[in-house]
Amino acid sequence: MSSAGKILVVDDMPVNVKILSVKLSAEGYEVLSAYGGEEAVKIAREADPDIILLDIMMPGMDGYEVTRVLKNDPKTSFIPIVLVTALKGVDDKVKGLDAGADDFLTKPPNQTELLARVRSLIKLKKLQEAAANRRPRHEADEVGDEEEECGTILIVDDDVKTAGLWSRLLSNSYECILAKTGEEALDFFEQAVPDLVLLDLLLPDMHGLDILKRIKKNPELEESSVIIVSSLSDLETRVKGIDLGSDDYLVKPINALEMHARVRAAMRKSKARKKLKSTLDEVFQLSITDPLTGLYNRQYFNSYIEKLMASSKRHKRTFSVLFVDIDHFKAINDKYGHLAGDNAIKALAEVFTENVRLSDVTARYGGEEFVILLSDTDAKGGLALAEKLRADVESRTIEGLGEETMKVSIGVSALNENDLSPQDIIKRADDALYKAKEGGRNRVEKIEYEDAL
Ligand code: GH3
Ligand code: MG
Ligand code: MG
Repeated sequence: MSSAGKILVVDDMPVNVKILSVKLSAEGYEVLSAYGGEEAVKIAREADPDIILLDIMMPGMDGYEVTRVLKNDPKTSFIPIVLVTALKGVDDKVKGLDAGADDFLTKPPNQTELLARVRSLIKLKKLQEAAANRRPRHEADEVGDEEEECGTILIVDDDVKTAGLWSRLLSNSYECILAKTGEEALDFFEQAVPDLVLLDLLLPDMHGLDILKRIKKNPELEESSVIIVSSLSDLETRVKGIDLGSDDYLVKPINALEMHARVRAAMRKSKARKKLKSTLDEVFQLSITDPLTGLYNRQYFNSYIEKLMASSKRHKRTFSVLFVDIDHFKAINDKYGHLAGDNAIKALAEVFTENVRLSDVTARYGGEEFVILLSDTDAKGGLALAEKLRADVESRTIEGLGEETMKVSIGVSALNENDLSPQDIIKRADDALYKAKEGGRNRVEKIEYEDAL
């Protein structure tokens, strides 16, 4: 059975645990419980919950201590911690957030708001895990070394006095920029990406929630943290804000110390998300690249040619395909060794990179076989480039091959309006390559649609 997520509820009062458990189970969550700090740490390590709802005041190890221990352990540092407590003092909140807690709710938590925060934090945790699992292993996992006390904050508030106050408060550690209207905020986003946005909701020209939506829909901005700072305190707006992706929701007036702590916590989140994104970008890049040459791999070629064919047909344009295969490469390997062979393959990739437009796609199709997709290029243009490549390869001295030069055969074809799938055009290029090999190698051949019939 799959659940919406696994939640660990920690409180020294069994009745409190019970109340939360019942509510959360009803929403489809799997609920684990602990009645003290030590037990909480033990279960967190063993069961890897998706989120922990943690009481602060407990005999023995208290909630702050639990937070510190779990956040400093790389195995548990991803687990979001929400402190749920009767303590209302600002100092308590500051202490909790500084220990590394991700969020703070006062007892008894309102159910709708609790669920909204749980949803948003579980989402972040799952993303972080996915990235960590796929991260290339060359990089040690650094935990907790992010600098929280730096970054850019955009303060969006039409009340100049409030905005100025926050700016003065925060500008010791952060670069603060002010926007008095929604329009000014959007203008700022055109030019820069802030780490954090402090967002007022009632603005003269637009609603803050609309700005929030635009931030979260914009791939450039979506990792930025947002703290809504509003005088609107109704539950519906609060839940909507959290569900739309704001990291926090503060109701004015706000104590300066608390603001500092909330800002630090939000900065942590935006930095975690940015790191995650660059990891995912890296993982994606690796998944489409051939490691030896740095060219695209065959999978990428296959998906790219589908798209190129569809868009070329739609816009009544053409493209051509070059299949390149090294001549007698087995003999080169046998004579000079596999390393020299690898070196020759890399040299060939360089020839491609130097001669092929950036907008075109070159991929390693198999061992010593390459394919090049030339957009907006007909068979004649493809043939001309193929001949240039062939001559360039032949003219180069390659380390490890002594006096001998490498040679390639190339087959060319171009899109015809009657082609139904990429396979049709690939097949002609492949047949043309075969023809070039048959014709004596170190040559270029093309097969047009009509010739293939
Ligand atoms: P032809 O002119 O007909 O293409 O002959 P060929 O010897 O190039 O073709 P064949 O397909 O018989 O052999 C290809 C050789 O390429 C065999 C394989 O060992 C070598 N090869 C494939 N991938 C690599 C690689 O990554 N590195 C090295 N060094 N050799 C490779
Ligand atoms: Mg070959
Ligand atoms: Mg071959």
